[in-house]
Amino acid sequence: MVEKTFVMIKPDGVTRGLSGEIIHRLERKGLKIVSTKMIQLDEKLAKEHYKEHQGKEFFNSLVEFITTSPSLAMVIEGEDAISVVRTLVGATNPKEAQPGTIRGDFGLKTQNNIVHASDSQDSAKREISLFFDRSEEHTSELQSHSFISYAVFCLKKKNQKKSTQKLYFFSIS
Ligand code: FUP
Repeated sequence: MVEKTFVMIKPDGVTRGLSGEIIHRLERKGLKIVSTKMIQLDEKLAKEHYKEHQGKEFFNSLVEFITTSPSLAMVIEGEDAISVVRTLVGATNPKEAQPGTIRGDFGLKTQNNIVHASDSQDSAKREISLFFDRSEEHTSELQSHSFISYAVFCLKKKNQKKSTQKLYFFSIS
């Protein structure tokens, strides 16, 4: 089933310059970014986002950490996106995360575990609506349609060289 999930590259991932690497991994898997923005969480949003952890001993330092500098928030869409992204991200504690996962390859500390990903359909829905307005939500279907429309438009252009036509056909496949 095609799902949307909320993914956020946390302040440590952004400041360490890992955003491109993480996006590359998600896209290479076949998932699509359908919304994205750089956002520095304020205390209110951080507390709301992590409200299931309110009262735990790490809650205050987690809120402090997540609000220190901007994060990169995204909505990711694809087949079983919620569980697929969780697998790519790896275990909460990066020391225990499998090599090949984002946390397994790039992290050492639980609090600074680089990336957040929704763990269920309910949390994906809640988190997406917390960070994005309806007007900021897109769908990957539109992305491929517009790409194909653009390619068809290019093919129809008059006086097009044969070599260029070949290139566009290659891009579509
Ligand atoms: P995850 O779903 O893997 O992001 O993990 P959790 O929802 O259990 O935890 C949310 C965040 O709280 C983690 F990303 C890091 C932080 N955390 C701690 O700092 N200490 C802990 O013992 C557990 C979680």
